[in-house]
Amino acid sequence: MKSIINFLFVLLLTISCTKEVVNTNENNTTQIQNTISTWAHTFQPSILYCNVGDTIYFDLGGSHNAIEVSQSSYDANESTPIVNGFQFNYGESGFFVPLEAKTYYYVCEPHLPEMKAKIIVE
Ligand SMILES: [Cu+2]
Repeated sequence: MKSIINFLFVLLLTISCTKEVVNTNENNTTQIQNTISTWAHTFQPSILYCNVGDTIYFDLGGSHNAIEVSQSSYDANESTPIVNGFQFNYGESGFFVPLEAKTYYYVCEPHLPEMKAKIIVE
């Protein structure tokens, strides 16, 4: 019985947040996942759709960081962090769980203006 519960828990974790995130990587294969990684001067995917409470995994390359910024900073290609926003250092991996239904904007500081992306939480 316990193993069934464990299995259901893992299954739930696996399917959480995977509903409509489809991106195409450099090999042109389709990926469905809630992981944000880096490729060249881009975040993959550039827009991640998610639900409140979902777990998003950041897996950054060594020359990239990720700093949550305001929409106005994002639009102005600035890396000013927002208060209580998420931040991942160069090459860092970690989790982020959005607790608000809104659009989260984030940038890679050394690779602005091209390297920025959004997490749209419903
Ligand atoms: Cu970068």
